[in-house]
Amino acid sequence: ADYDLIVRNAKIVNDDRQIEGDIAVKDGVIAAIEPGIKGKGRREIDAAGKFVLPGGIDSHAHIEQKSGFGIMCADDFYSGTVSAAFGGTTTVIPFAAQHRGMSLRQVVKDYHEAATPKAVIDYAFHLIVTDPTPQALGQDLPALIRDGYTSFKIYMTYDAMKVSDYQMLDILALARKEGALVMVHAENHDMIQWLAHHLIEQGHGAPKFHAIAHARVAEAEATNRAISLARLVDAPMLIVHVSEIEAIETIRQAQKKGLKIYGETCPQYIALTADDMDKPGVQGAMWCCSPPPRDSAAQEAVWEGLKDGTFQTFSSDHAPYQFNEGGKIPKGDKTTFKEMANGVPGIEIRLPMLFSEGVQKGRITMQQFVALTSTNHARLYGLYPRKGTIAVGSDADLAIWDADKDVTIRWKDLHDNVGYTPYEGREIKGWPTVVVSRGRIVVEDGKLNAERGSGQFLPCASPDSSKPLGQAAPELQAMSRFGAKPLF
Ligand code: DUC
Ligand code: ZN
Ligand code: ZN
Ligand code: ZN
Repeated sequence: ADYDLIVRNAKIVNDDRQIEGDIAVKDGVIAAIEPGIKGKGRREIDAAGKFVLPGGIDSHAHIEQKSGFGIMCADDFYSGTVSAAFGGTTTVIPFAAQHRGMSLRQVVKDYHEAATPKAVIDYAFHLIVTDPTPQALGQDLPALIRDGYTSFKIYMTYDAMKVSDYQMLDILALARKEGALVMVHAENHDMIQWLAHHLIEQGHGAPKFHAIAHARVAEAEATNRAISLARLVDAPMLIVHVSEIEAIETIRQAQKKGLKIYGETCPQYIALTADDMDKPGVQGAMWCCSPPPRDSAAQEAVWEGLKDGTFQTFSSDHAPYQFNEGGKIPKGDKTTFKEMANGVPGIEIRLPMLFSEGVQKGRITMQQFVALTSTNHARLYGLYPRKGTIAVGSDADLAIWDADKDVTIRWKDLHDNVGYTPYEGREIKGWPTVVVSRGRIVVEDGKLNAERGSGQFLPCASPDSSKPLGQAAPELQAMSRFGAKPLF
């Protein structure tokens, strides 16, 4: 055969256009794209009537990670990546999470040891930085950035994770200098703590109070503060899991000023509301994540942000916990909202949910869908053009998409290890039928065909998204005028 694989008669969708033709694959890479490719493939697939998309890239997922409270995720690198693949995702960027006192070098080593034997699709890592010691800032982070870990997440809340504004400036200045993109969990810690304290004191520990404690203004304030910190030192920044109206507007205004501020949102903010947590006993914990889902007005604002480009990425924020003691509800029935594990699963439904609610309902175009689920992730995190596009020379990562397939979401049909889905019973339209990772058919007709450990680690380049504008706050620019040594 001339090629390993040929996908024929495809409606090939990239973030900028759609064309018809065949895709030929050799040695894991796309070798040709044209109508009626002459040669023969060892395997041929007729994609007539289907879309062929770049495989999804999920740049926000928690896999085999311990939460701030020490609760282990339900998915390891096998179940997590298998579940991703069944939903059309061929690259994940989970977190290598530092807990305080740990060396970042050791953290990265540990996550590689976990992922290498298990992942079935390709992966990179973001770092979670909770302990920006002189060793971390001076040695470990610069070296890790050069080794391909070019993005890190920091938290403005959670006692065990949060960094101070001062530490954020240290991290932002370092990222600016070394070429990494900083991702921020933006919620005002003290507002949440204060509200939670008073709610718990009154005996209101039920899950629905989680959405009260995590008030909208806590997200709005922290988003504005994070962007202000980024402005001071002229460092780009991405705000993750954005849920509410004012934060979206703040990000939009920053972008209008020409600042390199990026935004991410997730399935839970288009498909859930705070009312989902209003269930008897602790049942509502199944829908608990941070920031919490809000209301239908916030959902509309999230759609506006997806439509007008305020959001670059639509990620799952897959944070899988089983609904049992030691998992989602550490103390069983007695668990208060403060103790529940934070996060919902969504790695498998991410593309289908956005396709069904977005493309099928005319809210976003096919091109926007591809940008939001794949291309922009590759660009933002230094994986483009190897990933995120169907182009000659790119990895053959493809999702063959049946737009007419009716699916009722049932946890028993998903492939994660969580035991429930917050979207049980939802009817959606569109699902991938064949998923290809570096030319290997990893999913076909509901069956997995991938070896444990066949996914590869992807070192990320220092992305353009992380390059500073070259205009720090005027006071920093003026320092040298007064004889002070410039900070950068
Ligand atoms: N932040 C996340 O990114 N995921 C789950 C919970 C959280 O606070
Ligand atoms: Zn977060
Ligand atoms: Zn009190
Ligand atoms: Zn997350």
